[in-house]
Amino acid sequence: MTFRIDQAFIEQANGAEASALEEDLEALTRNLRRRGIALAPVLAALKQFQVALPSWGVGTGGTRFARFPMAGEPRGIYEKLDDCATVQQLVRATPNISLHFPWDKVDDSAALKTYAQALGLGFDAVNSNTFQDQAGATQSYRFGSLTHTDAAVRDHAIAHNIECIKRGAALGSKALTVWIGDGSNFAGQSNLTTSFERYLESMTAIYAALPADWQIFIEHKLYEPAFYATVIADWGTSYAAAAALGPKAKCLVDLGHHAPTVNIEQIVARLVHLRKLAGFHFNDSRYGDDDLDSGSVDPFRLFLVFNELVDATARGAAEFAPAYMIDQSHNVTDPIESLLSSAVSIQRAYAQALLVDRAALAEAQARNDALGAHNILKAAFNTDVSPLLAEVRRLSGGAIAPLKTYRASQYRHYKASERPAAAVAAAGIV
Ligand code: PSV
Ligand code: MN
Repeated sequence: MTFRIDQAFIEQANGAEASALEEDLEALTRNLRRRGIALAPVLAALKQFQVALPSWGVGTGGTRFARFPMAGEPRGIYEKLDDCATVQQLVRATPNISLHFPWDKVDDSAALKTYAQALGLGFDAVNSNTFQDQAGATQSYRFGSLTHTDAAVRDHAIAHNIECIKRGAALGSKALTVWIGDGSNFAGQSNLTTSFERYLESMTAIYAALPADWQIFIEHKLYEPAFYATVIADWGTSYAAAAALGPKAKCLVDLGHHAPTVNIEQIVARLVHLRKLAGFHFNDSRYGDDDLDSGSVDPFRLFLVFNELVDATARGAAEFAPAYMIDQSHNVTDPIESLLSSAVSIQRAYAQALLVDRAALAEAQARNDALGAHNILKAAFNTDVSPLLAEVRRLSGGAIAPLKTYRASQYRHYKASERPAAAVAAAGIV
């Protein structure tokens, strides 16, 4: 028997939190009313909000130094879905899963889809992996994949991406995210121009295999594993590739994939303007691609990203339907706890952005009232929207206090006995 948190357990836990929530919600409602903000549209928008979970995020991640597995970790995609379903059960904003092939490869896609559906889960964008060699592979990605100098390696990587599309289509996904680690570690190692040209050629072959209703998301990353030059290093390169490929190609923004001081919200604004924003891989970082929990380092930056997204929605920006996904590596926490709190942090940034008085902001901007405009943003950011988020969860059957309820359920304790630990502690990101 697989342990699952009983819905009655959540209701019972909610019972103990209900009166405090009612009080806090009343106070927040009064506060918002004074500021001329109606609660109902904010609640309605929040109820619609969804962010996809990464299948690789429910396992303990790792660094290039080590991986420290925890008891009760999922041992395959079915158990990963069980854990994702638990996150969804508690937060009710994460019904879709982003798979990563070949890590999540199964023989029977129909059975996996049925299993997911029974858990109330669906599938978001699928991810290809040409940054690792798989056991028994006939070609090596040591010196690149889609941009490799050898056409045989490029073909191998193209074939893998096309296989990902097929696997994704069988599961009901509608997009392929392509991140490649290709690049060079030494000046002179690669030709900076021809490597990009080879990328475009390879991506054109993958693009041609997209079903009519599919999109391809190009994910850029400044560095790592290539430390001198990465082929798809920045949003400009990503945009150039998306523009060259065609309307189904868009640019995916992973929050950790930029130079430390880059203004990410401005990149978001540019991609919205160019009609090429695919969506996000949410995480947080202090130094580089840290893959830390969303909102744990710089929640203001996350809010500013959402401010651009809400602004784009309010303006009715064309071809604007970003996909929201989490991409984190949980090294020192229970991954489920990290995903619960990350999903809530992302919702929080969205809720705060919904509270921005956009008419007043436009007016302050027109008057060149720099501090006045800034304070309008800050007023929204400084609002504690926790009761709103809790209420949305409660209304959809989730937990008022997800983390507390999760811990009280002893889910991980049960999984530790259901899922005997794997024998080897491997290094590296999973
Ligand atoms: C690369 O750092 C990345 O952000 C890409 O999205 C990968 O697919 C993911 O991490 C998982 O390793
Ligand atoms: Mn990513």
